[in-house]
Parts: sequence; structure tokens; C-alpha cells
Amino acid sequence: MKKYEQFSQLKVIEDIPLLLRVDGRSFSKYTKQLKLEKPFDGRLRDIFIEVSKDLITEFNPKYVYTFSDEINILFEESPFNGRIEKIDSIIASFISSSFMKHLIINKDKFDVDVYQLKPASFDCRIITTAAHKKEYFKWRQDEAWRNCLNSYAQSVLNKNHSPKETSEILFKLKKQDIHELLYENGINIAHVPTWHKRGVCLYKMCQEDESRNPKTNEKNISISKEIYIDLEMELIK
Ligand SMILES: Nc1nc2c(ncn2[C@@H]2O[C@H](COP(=O)(O)OP(=O)(O)O)[C@@H](O)[C@H]2O)c(=O)[nH]1
Ligand SMILES: [Mg+2]
Repeated sequence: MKKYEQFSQLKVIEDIPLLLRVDGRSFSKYTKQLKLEKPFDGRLRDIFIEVSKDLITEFNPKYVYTFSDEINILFEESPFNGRIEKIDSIIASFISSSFMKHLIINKDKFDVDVYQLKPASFDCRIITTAAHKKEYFKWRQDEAWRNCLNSYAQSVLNKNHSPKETSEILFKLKKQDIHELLYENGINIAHVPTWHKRGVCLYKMCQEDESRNPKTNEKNISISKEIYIDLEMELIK
């Protein structure tokens, strides 16, 4: 029967960097059911930060970048010997269960009974262009910026239009028109929090810890690795 496990040996090259993008399934509906604030809800951001920390602790990727309902992950080398089915299924399921875990830990911060919601799920895709990792993260950060402009514009237009009308109007607006629309409605997009515009990245950073031996008073320096969370990301150029 083993031969019918047709894709189990499908692999990416193991000893080169690997990029993954994990995205929430139907999160437009899920965030509505959770009654999240629009356009940005810090409670969702905080859950994605906790999920990213779990991911770093468990799988030790080099860099994680998250915005909206997506998490981008860079590995120095492929986990699971490059086995595609393993990578996609384990990372997506780990993120789904970590997401639910942190939703439940924080259940009192939400206005709905989170136990009544459907389980959240995520898809995971492999991006085989790790040689262009900087361009990849720039592309995702550009997408975060587009998402930021559109989400603010949507929340302004939704006040006076149906969702259908809003998307029709948005479709026709140019970037400059969106800036003007926001400005007229008292939103200076330059002044919204950096994480709304650029997302959040996390990575392990070496930290020097100094201590003294109480008997000899000798100085000891040890190196530990802490997870650093950057809420004030620079623009990736
Ligand atoms: N209210 C709210 N919704 C959010 C937030 N972040 C992401 N979302 C929703 O999640 C969706 C994610 O986009 P996408 O993956 O394209 O949609 P999906 O296919 O429905 O998961 C956005 O369109 C929003 O509707 C947030 O901070 N607040
Ligand atoms: Mg999604």
C-alpha cells in the first residue's frame, strides 16, 4: 500500500533557505464573527505575535514577518528534510492550534464567546525563490501597505455605503484619491501606528548576560538568544 502515498517523497532542496507563507482561511468572516475592530485590531496582532513566538521556539526559523492574517517564515535550511507534505501540513496545523490556544488564553478580551466559534484554519505554501528573500519580504511589506490604505479607506466608506458599493468605489480609486479621501476624513496615514503600515517582524537576537561569581567576584558573560519583536519596522528597500 505504501506506493499509494504518492506525494510523501516530494521534496524541496534541503540545504538552501526556504520561504513559507501561511494565511488564515476566510479571515474576513472569522474576524467579523470575532467582532474585531476595523480596520486594525491590536488583539489580533497580539495573537499573531504569540503564534510567531511559538513558531520560533518550536522550529527555529531565521525570520518571521506577519501582518493581517498572514505569517511569512524564512528558514536557513528546509525543515523535515525538505519533505513538502510534512512542511505544509505540520506548519499549517501548528499555527492553527497555536492560534486557537492564544485565542482561548485571551478569551476575556473578546466580546464573543470564543468557544462558540468555528476552529480557525490556515493554508501554507512554499515559495521557491529564497535567493530573492529580500525582494520577497519587500513584496509582502508593500502588500501590508496596500492593505493598510485599503482597510482605512474601507472603514471610512463603510460609514455611508453598503459593502458592495464600498468595494466598487474602492476599485475605481487611485492611490492619490485614497490619500485624499482619508485626509478629508481626518486620517493622516503618515501618523497611524507603524505596524498598521508595515507589519511586525520577529527574530532571535543574541543577548549578553553579565553576572558575577559571588565567591570570587569574577565576571561571567553568557550569551542567550531572545526573541525580538519589531513593532517599528523600517521600510524594506
Ligand atoms: N476587523 C479586522 N479584520 C481583519 C484584521 N486583520 C485582518 N482582517 C481580515 O482578514 C482578512 C484577510 O485577508 P484575506 O486573507 O485576503 O481574506 P480571507 O481569504 O477571507 O482570509 C482581511 O480582508 C480582513 O477582513 C483586523 O485587524 N481587524
Ligand atoms: Mg486569509
